[in-house]
Amino acid sequence: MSKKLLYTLLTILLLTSVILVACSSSNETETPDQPADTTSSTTNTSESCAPNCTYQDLTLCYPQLGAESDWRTANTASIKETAEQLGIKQLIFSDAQQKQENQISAVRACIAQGVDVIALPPVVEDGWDAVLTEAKNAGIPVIIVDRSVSADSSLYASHIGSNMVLEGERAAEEFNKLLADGGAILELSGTTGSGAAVGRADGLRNKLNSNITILDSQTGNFTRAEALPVMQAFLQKYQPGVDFQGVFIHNDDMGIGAIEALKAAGVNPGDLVIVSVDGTRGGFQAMVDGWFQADVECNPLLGPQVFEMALKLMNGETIEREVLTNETVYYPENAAELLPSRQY
Ligand code: GZL
Repeated sequence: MSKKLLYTLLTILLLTSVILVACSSSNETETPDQPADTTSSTTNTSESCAPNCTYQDLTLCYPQLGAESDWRTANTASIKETAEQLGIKQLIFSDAQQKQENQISAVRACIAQGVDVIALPPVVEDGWDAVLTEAKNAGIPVIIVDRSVSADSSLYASHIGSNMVLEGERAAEEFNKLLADGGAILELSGTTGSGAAVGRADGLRNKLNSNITILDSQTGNFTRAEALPVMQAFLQKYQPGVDFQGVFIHNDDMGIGAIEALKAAGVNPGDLVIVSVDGTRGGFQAMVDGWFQADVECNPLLGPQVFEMALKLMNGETIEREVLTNETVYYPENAAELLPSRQY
């Protein structure tokens, strides 16, 4: 090979190397910027938006306990519809099928994802300390929604829901009126260990007149399907109208199951004093039909309050430690008139 050709080839090789080095150094420039931009945009978004965060900045975790009742269906709808209306960044929703271990797993997944707020509707009162501590240590505020927890209140930001003890006391006052001469009642209670069942049972016992006894109490787990056999078993043991004159039922779904059992046994539910809780369309229909003598309100439409509080938490605003819904008692006298306008 001539010297001239060798020099030409070496020159081309040298120029090519220089060009390649220049290109790679410009990519490296982009690369260092790349992580910095990504890191800053992800890391700083939640921190930088306070105290002016909007709903569009909010990622909220809602590990729903289940779909056991019309009340729960309405509660889920309220959360999802409100999230849609407000245009929040992301709603992470899950259904635990009434199993606490599923709810705890869902909360842990939300902690790992680094959500802004967790809104937890606890299936039962106990067993939350560990996962609430994990959320607190991760700097993620928790709002307890609907039922209460026994965990120390320092482990969560607030509770939004109903006064379940008052609901039970209101039911007792109905029995005191309708069984003024005394008698005996059965109790069909909600999920064992749930704040709703514990509170309603306590409230009933707080205010029931001493001339009214509670003959028996069994759980129907807040479902129509599980309440029916419980009522059937009661009817095997006790004679309606003789051994008991009334039934306190912790939610409308179980009340409808109990009515099915009574009618199948040839018992007219209207001959008994049946008081239920929730105030769903099914409960209103049962009052129209003459089966329920009163229905104590328990409002599931908590979506607006939950998201309003979540945004306040994102912006570091002061919030109330407990927000209880104002509720009433509904009666057959105006059930037909109100039924068409019921929202759940
Ligand atoms: C009460 C709620 C209860 C309802 C039931 O706030 O937790 O759970 O009364 C529902 O209908 O299943």
